[in-house]
Amino acid sequence: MKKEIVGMLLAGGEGKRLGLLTKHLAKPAVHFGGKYRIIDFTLSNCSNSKIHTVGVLTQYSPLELNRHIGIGKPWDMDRQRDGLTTLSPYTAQDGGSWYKGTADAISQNIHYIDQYDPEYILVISGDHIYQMDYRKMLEQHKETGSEATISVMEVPWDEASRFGILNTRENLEIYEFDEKPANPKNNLASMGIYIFTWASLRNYLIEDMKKEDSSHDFGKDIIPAMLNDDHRMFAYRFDGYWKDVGTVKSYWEANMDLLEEDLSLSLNNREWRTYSHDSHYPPHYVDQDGKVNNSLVTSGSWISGNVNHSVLFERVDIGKGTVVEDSILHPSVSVGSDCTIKRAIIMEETVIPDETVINGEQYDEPVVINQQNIADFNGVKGGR
Ligand code: ADQ
Ligand code: ADP
Repeated sequence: MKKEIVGMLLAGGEGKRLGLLTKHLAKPAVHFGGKYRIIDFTLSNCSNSKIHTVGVLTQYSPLELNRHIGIGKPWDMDRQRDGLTTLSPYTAQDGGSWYKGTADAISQNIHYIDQYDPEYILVISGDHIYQMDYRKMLEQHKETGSEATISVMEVPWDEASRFGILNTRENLEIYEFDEKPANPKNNLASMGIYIFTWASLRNYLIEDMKKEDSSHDFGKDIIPAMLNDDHRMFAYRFDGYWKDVGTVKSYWEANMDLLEEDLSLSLNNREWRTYSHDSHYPPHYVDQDGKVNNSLVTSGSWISGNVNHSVLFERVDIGKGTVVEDSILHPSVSVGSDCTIKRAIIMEETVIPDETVINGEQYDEPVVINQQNIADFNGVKGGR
């Protein structure tokens, strides 16, 4: 069944820097934006770009991630043979093994891709928040006759060393690429979104598999090898909202960004909807004592306190006299009365006792709270 393009979504990274948030959960499955998981943004981009043949490469803690993506129904990918396929290590034809790196994850699934005999392959990540039409990138890829197109944007200079940094000629042809340079020469960053001409990438993957000194990674090995061989590679400039939510701080910021009315990424965009599972909880309720400002509040929630500039997921209860500010409350969090919660991320099903004070403003990063560590952060009773 021939397809022009197949999507390969990398969803297997460990996400160590997200700490508690990814202790038992793959990063793409982390709750985001009131009713989504991080991966919903990328899957929705595929669906909206009419790319319905997508392989999702999973590895670390995939249980909840698998449950969430299922057969891809919310993203219109629940098709018999050419829809969403979860590709975990050891499902490859020859038995396979643990994915050694991002390129190895694709190499081990060459057989999956070959079934569709595609011209192109789109490689994307499950841990970015953005809305992007991959069809426009594909158009540029075809027009330039490129073998690889890398989506890029300028990032703040002080963050440049956590990205692949590149240099292009005026026509956007790439002549230099440094994966996470200690001293970046530029702030034009790879977004980790690639379109490859499959025949060309396929050869590189096969060569790369044979190399013992390779880390089998796109940024570290494949892209530099292609550049080295003087292949035509172009940058595709993206000017919308894009955020790599790899750290607690960037995760918190990206959630807070959703509260900005003039953000270029909009959950209300009818032409570019963000799909996820829908639940059947009742409408959220704000009682006579409750007050909500500049916040996202989701079904099944009950607000008796004061919620300001925060993101509340499903079934969150906020008690009377409680103030919640600059915070993210995951599903089924219950906050007692007369509490103060500031700049905190409260994990699923945490029950916070009355009169608890959690003030994340005292720390460098927003604090991540679960049932086990509340006492460590409580500023009034039993705390430090
Ligand atoms: P990183 O995001 O640091 O840099 P990496 O850790 O390789 O790159 O992860 C890329 C994606 O692949 C993530 O979504 C991760 O979860 C997933 N992943 C990692 N290892 C995997 C494996 N073995 N199997 C399946 N999935 C895996 C990359 C590029 C940079 C670029 C940034 C942009 O290398 O050049 O600037 O993305 O965020
Ligand atoms: P973080 O950078 O926060 O650790 P990412 O999800 O961005 O999280 O990246 C996952 C990390 O796990 C990367 O550093 C990658 O090198 C590492 N990794 C990916 N696959 C494997 C593997 N098979 N074995 C060991 N480490 C891996």
